[in-house]
Amino acid sequence: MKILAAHPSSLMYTKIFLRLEPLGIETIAAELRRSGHDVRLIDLQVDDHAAYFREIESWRPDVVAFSCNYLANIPEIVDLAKATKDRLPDVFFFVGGHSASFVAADMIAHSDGAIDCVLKGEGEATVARLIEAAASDRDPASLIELPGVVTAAGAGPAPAFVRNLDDHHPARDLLRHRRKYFIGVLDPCASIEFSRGCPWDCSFCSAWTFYGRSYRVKSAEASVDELASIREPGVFIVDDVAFIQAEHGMAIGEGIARRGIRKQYYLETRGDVLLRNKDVFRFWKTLGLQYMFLGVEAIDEDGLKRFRKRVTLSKNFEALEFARSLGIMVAINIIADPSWDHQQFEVIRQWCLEIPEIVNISVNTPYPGTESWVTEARKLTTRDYRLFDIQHAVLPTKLPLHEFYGELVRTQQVLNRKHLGWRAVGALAGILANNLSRGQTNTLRMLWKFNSVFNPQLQLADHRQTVKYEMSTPPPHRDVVDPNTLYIHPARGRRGRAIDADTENFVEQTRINGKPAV
Ligand code: B12
Ligand code: SF4
Repeated sequence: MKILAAHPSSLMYTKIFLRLEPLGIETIAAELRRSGHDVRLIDLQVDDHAAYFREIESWRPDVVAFSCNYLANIPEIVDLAKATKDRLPDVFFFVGGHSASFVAADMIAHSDGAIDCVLKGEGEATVARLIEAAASDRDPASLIELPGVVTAAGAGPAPAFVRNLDDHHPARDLLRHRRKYFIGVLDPCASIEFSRGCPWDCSFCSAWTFYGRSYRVKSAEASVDELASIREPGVFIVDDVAFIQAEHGMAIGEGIARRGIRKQYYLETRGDVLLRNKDVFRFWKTLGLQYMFLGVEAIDEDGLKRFRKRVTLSKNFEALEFARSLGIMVAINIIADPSWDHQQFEVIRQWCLEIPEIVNISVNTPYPGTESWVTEARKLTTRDYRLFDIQHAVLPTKLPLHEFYGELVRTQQVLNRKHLGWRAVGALAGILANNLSRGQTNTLRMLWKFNSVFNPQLQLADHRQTVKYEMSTPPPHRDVVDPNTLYIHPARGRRGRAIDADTENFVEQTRINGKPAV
C-alpha cells in the first residue's frame, strides 16, 4: 500500500531556537516499510501545506498516518484530515502520538468522520496489524479489537508495548530536507533515543503517564550502532531524563569512544541525576557533550513544591555549578505561573541577568494526561488547543492578560539580549563561520528572529482567534488522583523499570510520592 507519513507544523518556540527531526513518525514509517509498504514522509515543520496537498494529489496515497505529539497541533491535523478526505474520499486517515493518545475520542469527534482512527501509545507495536486489518475491513467496530485503537465505535484494549527497543530504528533516510534540522549551534542536528519513559511522576508532566511510569533502554550496542549510522555532526538525545542509570550512560559512551565516533551532543536531564552520575557526564563531555537542558522549573522552594519536583533548590544550584565546571552550555526552564505579579517577574528577570545560562520561560499549563489536569482547581480561561503550547496563559492571570504577556516577553527578552543577535555573532564567530562553510545557515538565521515571534501583541491576538475545535472540560476536580486512571500504557510496576535497586531507591527518594529528599 502507498502510505504517506506526516508530521505537523512547528509551534511558537520551535520557530526560533530549534527544529528537530520527527523521530516518532520516522519510527512508525520504518515499521510500515518493514512490513512491505511503499512509504513516504513529509514534515510540515519544513514543508508547507501546499507541498502536502501536492503530494496527496499527485501520489494519491491509500493511507495517511499523522503524528500528533502536541495538543496545539490538533486543529491543524483535524483540518488536514478533512481536506485530505475531500480530495481522496477512500483514504484511510489515522493519527497517533503523545497528545492524540490522551484525547483520541475528541479528535475523532472533531473530525466528523475524516479521521478513521487513533492508534494510542507507542505505534510500532500495532501499526502494521492496523493497516492489514483496515485493508480488509474498515468497520470501526472491528478495528477496535486491536490494542490501542480508538474509532467512532469506541476504544479497544490498552495499547501494547514493543518487545525490545533494539528492534526499532527510525527511517531517517525518508526525511527530505535533513539539513534543516538544528538546535543552537548544532547545525545540522539529528535526534536519537537511548531510553523511553520516565520513572518520576511530576504533576505537570505526561511523559510518565504515557508509558505507565515505565522506563526501558536501548542496549548500548544497538545505541552505538544507530549513532554510527547518523551522518549529522550534531545529535539531540531525546530521552526525557538522560543517563538515569550510570552504567547505561557509561556503556554507550565507551562504545562511542571505542568506535571513534566524533559528534556534538545535546541532552536533557535532572539536576539530581547530574549530581548522582557526575562521572558519566564528565565522560560525555570528553565525547562531545555541548548543551544540557536542566528542568529547574522554579527558583523558590514553594514553586518546586507546586510542581511536585522533589529536588531541593540547593541541589539544583549545585547541579548548575557542576555543569558550568564542565564547560557545558546549560539551558534551564522556569515555569511562570499565571498568578505571578510584576514583582515575581522582576525577581526572575534579575536572576536571569545574573547567571550565564540560557533561561527558557514557559507558562504553567495543565495538560490532559497530567495530574494537574485533574487537581488544578483554577478554571481554564480557554479550551482552544492552539493555546496549549506552554507559551500562552490558559489559566486566569492575576495581572491583566496584556500585562502578563508584557512581563513574560520582557523576561524572555533577557535570553534574546544575552544569547542572540550581534552579541552571539561575536561569541560564536568561529562556529558560525564553520557552519557557513558547510552551507548550514539555520543557526545564523535564528539570531534575529526573536522579536518577530515573541511579541505580546501577537500572543494576545492568538487569544482572539475564532475557535473551531474546543477541548473537553477537565474531569471534576479531585485532590488525589489514582495514576492508573491517567496511564496510556498500563503500569507494569517495578518490573517495567530497567533500573537497578539503588537507582529505584534514588527515584523513590526524589519523586513526589516517595520519601522526602534529604
Ligand atoms: C523530542 C521532544 C521535542 C522535540 C521535538 C522534535 C520533533 N520535531 O518531534 C523538541 C525539542 C523540538 C520539542 C519541542 C516541544 N515540545 Co516536546 N518533547 C520531546 C520529547 C522529549 C520526546 C519526543 C520523542 O521524539 N520521543 C521519541 C519518539 C520515538 O517517540 P514519540 O515521538 O513519542 O513517538 C512514539 C509515539 O508517540 C507514537 N507515535 C508518534 N507519532 C505517531 C504517528 C502515528 C501514526 C502512530 C500510529 C503513532 C505515533 O509512536 C512513536 C513510536 O513509539 C517528548 C516527551 C516524551 N517522552 O514524549 C516531549 C513532549 C512531546 N514535548 C512537549 C512540549 C510541551 C513541547 C513544546 C510545546 C515545548 C515548548 N517549550 O514550546 C515544544 C513544541 C514543539 C513543536 N511542535 O513545535 C510535551 C507535549 C505536551 C503536549 N501534550 O502537547 C512533551 C510530552 C514533554 C512533556 N514532558 O510534557 N519537543
Ligand atoms: S522528571 Fe518529571 S518532568 Fe521530567 S520527564 Fe520525568 S516526570 Fe516529566
